[in-house]
Amino acid sequence: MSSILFDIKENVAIITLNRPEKLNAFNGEMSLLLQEKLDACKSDKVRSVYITGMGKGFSAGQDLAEITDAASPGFNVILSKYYNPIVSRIRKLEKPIVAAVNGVAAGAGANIALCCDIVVAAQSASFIQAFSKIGLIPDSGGTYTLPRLIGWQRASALMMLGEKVNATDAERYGMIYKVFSDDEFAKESFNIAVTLAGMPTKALAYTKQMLNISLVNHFDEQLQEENICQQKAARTEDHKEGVTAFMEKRKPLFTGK
Ligand code: T3D
Repeated sequence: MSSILFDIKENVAIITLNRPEKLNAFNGEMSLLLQEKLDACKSDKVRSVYITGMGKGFSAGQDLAEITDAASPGFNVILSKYYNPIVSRIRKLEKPIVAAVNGVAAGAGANIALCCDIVVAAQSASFIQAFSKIGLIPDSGGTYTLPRLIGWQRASALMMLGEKVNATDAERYGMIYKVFSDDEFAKESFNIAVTLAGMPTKALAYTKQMLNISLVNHFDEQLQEENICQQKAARTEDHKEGVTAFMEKRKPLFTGK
């Protein structure tokens, strides 16, 4: 059985981390496969992406057995060839990505989830910056993403103490968008991905691009970028359809073009 499952339903690419006996901890093969599947999401058939975990966890981060193995490729390779290309692909993919955190998300598993566009969690899920417990620093973009999501002080405390944050607190901190009851989680989280897949895909891609650059731009630069990007959005078929449907008092039918 592959460590990453991939399927497309209702224009949603469903990516399932699939090493449940290891809480979906990442080994090298799984990291490369995830990159491959994120690349497959560039297809026009895909208009949103849904990432979740098989079994009781989302992902426990790096497979610790792999780094203690004599054949381990070493930290430089693990970051530059495995994790950094994953989070970079997530941020650059011109489609919205939902992380549906079904259970514990630790270490790189947490930070991969947190860099997705919309992060939702089951009530029983939790988030742990587990790195300090094993003498490492938060990676996979965590030192960039987490303080921007929840503020410097909380990020600093969570990264240093390595404490577990339950889903309710994660929502309260602004780390994630929403928590669903365990019973409703699969249906409600997938509904978000289906909703996104029916929306104006290009406008969502431009929105994502604007959010990415807002993290480094000054206000005036951002206003200029919005101007340029809005002109691109205004040339899409979905923009015309949205306005026409509004005027005709009907539901718009967006095609992603
Ligand atoms: O080069 C580099 O490596 C740098 C990159 C680093 C990226 C990172 O992600 S570093 C952080 C690595 N992750 C961790 O340190 C987390 C380790 N895991 C845990 O602390 C706990 O498992 C959890 C808090 C996540 C969950 O606890 P719990 O009690 O719900 O489950 P468990 O019993 O600990 O784990 C269940 C099984 O999964 C267990 O296997 P067993 O005993 O039933 O055969 C456990 O060994 C396995 N497992 C959990 N996490 C990992 C793992 N196996 C390998 N690697 C793991 N990370």
